[in-house]
Amino acid sequence: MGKDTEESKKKTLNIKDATICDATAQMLRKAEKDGVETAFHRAASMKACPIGADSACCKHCSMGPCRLNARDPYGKVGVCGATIDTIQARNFARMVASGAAAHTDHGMSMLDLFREVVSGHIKDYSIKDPIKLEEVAASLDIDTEDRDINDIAMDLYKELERTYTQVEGEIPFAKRVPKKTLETWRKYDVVPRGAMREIMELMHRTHMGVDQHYENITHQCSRTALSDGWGGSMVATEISDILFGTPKPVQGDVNMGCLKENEVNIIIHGHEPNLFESVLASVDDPNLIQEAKDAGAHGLNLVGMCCSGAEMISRHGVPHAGNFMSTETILVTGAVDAMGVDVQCIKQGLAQVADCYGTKLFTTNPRCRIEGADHIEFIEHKPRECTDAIVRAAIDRFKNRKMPIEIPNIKNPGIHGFSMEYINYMLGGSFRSSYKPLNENIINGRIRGVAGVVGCTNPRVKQDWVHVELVKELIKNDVLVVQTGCSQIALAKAGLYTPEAAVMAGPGLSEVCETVGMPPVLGLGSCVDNSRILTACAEMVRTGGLGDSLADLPVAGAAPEWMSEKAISIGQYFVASGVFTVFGVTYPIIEETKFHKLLFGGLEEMGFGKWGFTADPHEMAQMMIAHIDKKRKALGIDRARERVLMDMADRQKLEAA
Ligand code: SF4
Ligand code: MSK
Repeated sequence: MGKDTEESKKKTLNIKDATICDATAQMLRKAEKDGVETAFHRAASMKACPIGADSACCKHCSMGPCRLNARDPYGKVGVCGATIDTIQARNFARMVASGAAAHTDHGMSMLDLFREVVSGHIKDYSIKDPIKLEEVAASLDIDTEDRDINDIAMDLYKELERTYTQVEGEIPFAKRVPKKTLETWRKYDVVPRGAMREIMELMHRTHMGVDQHYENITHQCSRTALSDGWGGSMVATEISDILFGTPKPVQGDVNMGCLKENEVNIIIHGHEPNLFESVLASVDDPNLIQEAKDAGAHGLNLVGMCCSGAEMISRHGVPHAGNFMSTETILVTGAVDAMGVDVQCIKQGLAQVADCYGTKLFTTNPRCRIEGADHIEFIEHKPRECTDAIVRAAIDRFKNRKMPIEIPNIKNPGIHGFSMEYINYMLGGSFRSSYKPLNENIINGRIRGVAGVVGCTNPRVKQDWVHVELVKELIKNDVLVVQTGCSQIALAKAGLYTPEAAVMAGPGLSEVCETVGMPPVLGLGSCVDNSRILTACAEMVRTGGLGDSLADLPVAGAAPEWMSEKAISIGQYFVASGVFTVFGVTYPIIEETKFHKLLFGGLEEMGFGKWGFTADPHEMAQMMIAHIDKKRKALGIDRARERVLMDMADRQKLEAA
């Protein structure tokens, strides 16, 4: 087939249907003018494989690959005899294993760094939050009374190392799990031992000819995913807080307007905060600032993207330029002088777009190299060697800018940085810092429930639209929304991160927001920081009045535009923890199969949570609200809410009179 014919078969991208992010749309139009291709264009011209989307194929051995029929899933089996349920469960399990491996490897890197800091081998970082260190240590029954901070830190390191390496027993943070939830886990033998062991066993079990019962595979999926949520991810969050500071509300700008034409623009994109923290030190270095000025720039402008960006805006208010689907399009501005990346969600396509606009793209982590990108290894014992080099390369590119620059003039201010600790303080006040006010507001019905809306953006759906519609619908119905990752950035771009956005919430939630001065949507950080949601849920149970297990809480979760295997691991650890979790875009399992029934209902009957799916944000909101109401009813607090709403309506009537 001639090239022309192939080209003509490509579907063109309809930018209006691709995104609600005006800055991204503007850059997509420019990219097309410049003849540059992005993931949006590739998604438009390449349909997703329907067999893979249904998870109806297996390539676990060379007797296959075997392809079953999604329309008649029990009509045939693989060459080895594997049924559709085995094939789907194994495919799903490998997504969980990969996602959990990503988070736990990230967490382990943070723990390695912590050990080297505590033992004095690394001097560029230090313990920034000793109070959090003591709190985490105490939560694991480590003695903190009258002890040297370094001794506590070393004991904490040794304890947390078990999260990864332990071969028998329960992971350390199992101590944070409410008793009744832990009993369910023990009953089904899904309490994680160490993450390495769980991931290894899951990979073994999904090898050809090993575990061929979808229920048994699902148990190991849960155990592995829990070793991520209550293990690797939780360690990543807690250690990052100890080393870099626990987030407190901070003002931060989001969107491409954070780039500055007259400054050297440096973007850091990825997931591990240590790289970003060191670049932050580099851009504050007076010598490097002078070098930038000598090159004709007004200064150095550091901007984040994706999850490490979400973590940095939450911790330091560093501006954030956009989420996952905007990482290529931002290069189209021509204004990015250097982009440094570490791990996860780094599109290979960045290399080509960077090349088109003369942006210097650097990989920094030995786990992630990209053909066409320069590699400067980030070594924690001498981090500035890498980050200063990135800054200098950016200055050099600034001096030699050849491209016309076009920066979308859009910037959305907001408040970020709501850690579990700060929510405690914010609602309880400094003298009675506790979750009691939150629980009371849920019990009296001002807050109907809490929803975690998290996860990626995906070019198979209109960027940000599903996130924004879903969250608006939830807050309108008095559901408090907590967020992480790319979803947090989507809502910040939509203007929901200001206290003024409380007017978009229902009467009960807006009353709480106005009293406390908080936005109706709270950003908690990056994808590993979903562990903050688990900790907050455990605290709600511990505080009392909302049941004995996580499954009793009027809470729900969603990843409306998910794309990564990490999202599947996150979904599975929320479900295994007892939370109803709804995914959008697509779900990689054929409906009405036994495996599907187990994930979407059977697990709940056993005391866990369950999965849900719909691509429609309004339906998703209704599913989550219905679940929250079901839990309220079971707790006997549904009547309180009716009264509160009546009171509010009455008051409004009085005010109008
Ligand atoms: Fe086919 Fe079974 Fe091999 Fe999978 S493991 S490819 S179903 S023969
Ligand atoms: S970066 S995993 S696209 S949230 Fe964590 Fe965003 Fe999803 Fe990557």
